[in-house]
Order: sequence, then structure tokens, then C-alpha cells
Amino acid sequence: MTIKKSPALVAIDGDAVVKEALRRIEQPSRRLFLQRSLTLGGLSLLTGCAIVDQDSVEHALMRVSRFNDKVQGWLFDPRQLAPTYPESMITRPFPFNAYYGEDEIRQVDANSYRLEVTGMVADRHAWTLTELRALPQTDQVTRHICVEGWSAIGKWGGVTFSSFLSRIGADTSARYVGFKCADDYYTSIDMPTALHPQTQLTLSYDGQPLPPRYGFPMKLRMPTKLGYKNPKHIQAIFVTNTYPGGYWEDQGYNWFGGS
Ligand SMILES: Nc1nc2c(c(=O)[nH]1)N[C@H]1C(S)=C(S)[C@@H](COP(=O)(O)O)O[C@H]1N2
Ligand SMILES: [Mo]
Repeated sequence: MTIKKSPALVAIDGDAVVKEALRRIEQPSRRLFLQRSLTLGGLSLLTGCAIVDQDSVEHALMRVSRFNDKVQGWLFDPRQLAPTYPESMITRPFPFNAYYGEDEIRQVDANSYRLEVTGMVADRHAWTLTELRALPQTDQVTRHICVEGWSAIGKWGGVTFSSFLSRIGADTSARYVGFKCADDYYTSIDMPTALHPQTQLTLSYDGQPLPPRYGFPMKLRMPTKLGYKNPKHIQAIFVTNTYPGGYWEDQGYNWFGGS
């Protein structure tokens, strides 16, 4: 049997708890905001959570982060375009990143590949790579920003995601679009971002088929969102009203992840 400590009996070192709270926050802007304004009492006031142990710190921070998702959703302007750049500014070589090293890059077979489409869509047929490549494509040169502290400019080509969503008869009144990848990665985005004109089902990098390191055969590219919101090696797309979370988001990264 486990004995639940009564809050009054838990001795809390306030400074240590706030430090721990800050350590768990990856997004530099949020860390700055909290460093300037956060006290233990402030965090309790902000969230209505009693801060009595490490678990409630986690809970309180999660409340702040979900609130932050809402505010970012309200502030998101579906017509505001992210900056684009001349090709001369492309970062070479473009960095690789994943939750594993380059020696474990997933190799997806082009011929047997199928993109599964499920959830609130009219047409649930699975797409071959040939079918995807037959759709109209455009290029974009935009900046990718990773929370680990680097950013880089790259050129991605593919299908405007909103046109893909209309082709599959997606219910665009749904809240989320979720993605499952060929590795253990998964993520999800809000519908306004899914419909943003620069959100792209990406099939090429720098004029060449998307190489394995950057997510062969297909990734989602969104210059309006941080790197971890851009899933590589996508195998399944689903439209849903049930919050799908994400690989890093479920470990505390902010879900909206706007850049
Ligand atoms: N499938 C998959 N997608 C992923 C990741 C991953 O580990 N697996 N990492 C994310 C993170 S944190 C970043 S910064 C970018 C890196 O993309 P790049 O290798 O094209 O630079 O991919 C994102 N998408
Ligand atoms: Mo990242």
C-alpha cells in the first residue's frame, strides 16, 4: 500500500521547485517569460494548482502549456505568411535531427510504401508514392527552427496540404490532424495550421526526392511551426476531434509549437 502524504507534511524548497519547473521547459521564450515572472505562488495562482510536490509542478506546468496552446491558437493568423528566402541563403549542408542518431535513419521502401488516411475523411484509400508524386507540386525556401538551439534555411517541394485535405474530403471543422511516422515519432496539429497556405506535404528537398535523412518518402513542412512539429517519414494521417498529442509534446514540449 502507498501512503499519500498530506500536503501540510511535505516540506517544499520553493526555489528548488521553481528551478526544476524551469528545467522542464524547453521553449526559450517560455523559459524567459517564466524567469521574469514566475514564483511558486505565481505558478499556483496562474494554474489554480496547489504546488505541494514534484507531480503537481508537472501538472501546473502542463496547465500553463495548454493555456499557452489556446493563446497561440487565438493569435495564429491563418493568412500571415512565414518569411521566405532566396535560394542563395540555403544552409548547406542542412542539419539532420531526430530522437536517434544518423546511424539509425529509417529506410522506407518506395515500392511498398502506402500513406494511410483515416478518421474524419470521405476518401480513406491508401496512397502510393507514385500517386502522391502525380499531384501538383510547389517549392518553398523557408527557415526551420529547432528548440535545441539551431535554425537553418532549406528548400522543400510538395503538395499544398490544404489541397490534399480537400482531395481526401477531410472534415475541416475537426480540431486536429494527426501523423504517425515510420520510426516511433508521432505528432498532431491544429486545423487552422493544417489549412495554412505554406503547410506542405513534402516530397522533395532541394529539387531531389526527399532523402532518408530528411524523412523519405514524405514529411510535413510548416514554416509557421517549430522543428519538432514537422514529422518526417509519415505513414499515416488522421483527422480527429480527439487530442492526439505527440512524441515530444507528451514529454512536456508545448503542443501548439508555433515559431
Ligand atoms: N519521424 C520523425 N520526425 C521528426 C523527428 C524525429 O525524430 N522523427 N524529429 C523532429 C525534430 S526535433 C526536428 S528539429 C526535425 C529535423 O528535421 P531535419 O532532419 O530535416 O533537419 O524533424 C522533426 N521530425
Ligand atoms: Mo527539433
